[in-house]
Amino acid sequence: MKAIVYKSTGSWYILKGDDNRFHQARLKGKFKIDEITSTNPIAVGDSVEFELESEEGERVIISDLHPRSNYINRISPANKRMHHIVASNIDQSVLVATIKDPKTSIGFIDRFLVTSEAFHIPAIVLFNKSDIYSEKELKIFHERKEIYERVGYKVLLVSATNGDGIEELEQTLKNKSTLFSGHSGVGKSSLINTILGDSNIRTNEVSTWSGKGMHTTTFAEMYDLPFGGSIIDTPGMREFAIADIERSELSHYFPEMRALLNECQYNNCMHINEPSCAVKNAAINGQISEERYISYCTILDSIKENNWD
Ligand SMILES: Nc1nc2c(ncn2[C@@H]2O[C@H](COP(=O)(O)OP(=O)(O)O)[C@@H](O)[C@H]2O)c(=O)[nH]1
Ligand SMILES: [Mg+2]
Ligand SMILES: [Zn+2]
Repeated sequence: MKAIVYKSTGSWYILKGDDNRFHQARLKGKFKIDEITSTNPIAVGDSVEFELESEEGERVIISDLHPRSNYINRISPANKRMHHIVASNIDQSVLVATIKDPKTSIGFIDRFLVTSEAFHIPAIVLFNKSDIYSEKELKIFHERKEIYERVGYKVLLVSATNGDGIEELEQTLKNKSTLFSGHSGVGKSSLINTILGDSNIRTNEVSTWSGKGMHTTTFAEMYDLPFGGSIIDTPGMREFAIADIERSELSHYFPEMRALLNECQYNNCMHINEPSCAVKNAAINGQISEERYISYCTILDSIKENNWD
């Protein structure tokens, strides 16, 4: 039978089967791992086949993995040469950011957007905690909104606390599988609670869940939405797999730069010191925002460092 992975701790999984029931699952002993650079063979969002292990059917064995339409990686905290698949089969990703308590930097937002572009996953920038923004912070929000909308990203302003903007967010999430990421403390779990309300369709209802007492927040987890679609909540992630991106391809993941690449004099232009560089000229004349160009330079530098060690 077919199922979707809703939660994974590395050794145990929670699946929702085509029978609409949740099952606690483990991997078949001889499960073939072909992604040897990944620390986890099965990730949240995966579509799998399973077999019953016990009569009641609550415990099952994952016997096969269906091909993924996409996935998001991060560098394994334990081993920098290995990757951890955060989630798969995603329609879009929402970066939950805040202007205050805590502050999300433009650099962090841009790294997230570059990663989403590299994985071909449409990205949305959401600012939460609007209820605590003063005039000053609202002004900063509008500046950011301008920067990202110009590039083509959707930008939302919401409050999990007072419900402002939640309706528009729900419209954006409807019937899609959405990855939520962002720093710890920005309100990912609060937003999900606000959206789920009393619908109570949580995966951790599985009674025999052996992960009780574990730090479940260190694992991604998927929730069904009452109006169709699903959300994947992720633990605070600092490191996306930027190191996987070649220096020469980085500008392809800035949509406003991508549009200008043919106009640079050199086709291997890095957009730093080269003569007749359309990207740098656009940054100078304001067509490309200064903040985005600085992020480009900063990320480019970090890739160089990664390749040296
Ligand atoms: N004022 C305000 N506080 C919020 C809002 N959303 C979340 N918080 C608070 O921010 C803290 C972190 O929220 P949490 O959902 O755990 O963040 P997560 O780490 O991203 O999942 C908690 O104390 C929440 O009550 C909001 O919209 N407004
Ligand atoms: Mg959380
Ligand atoms: Zn150039």
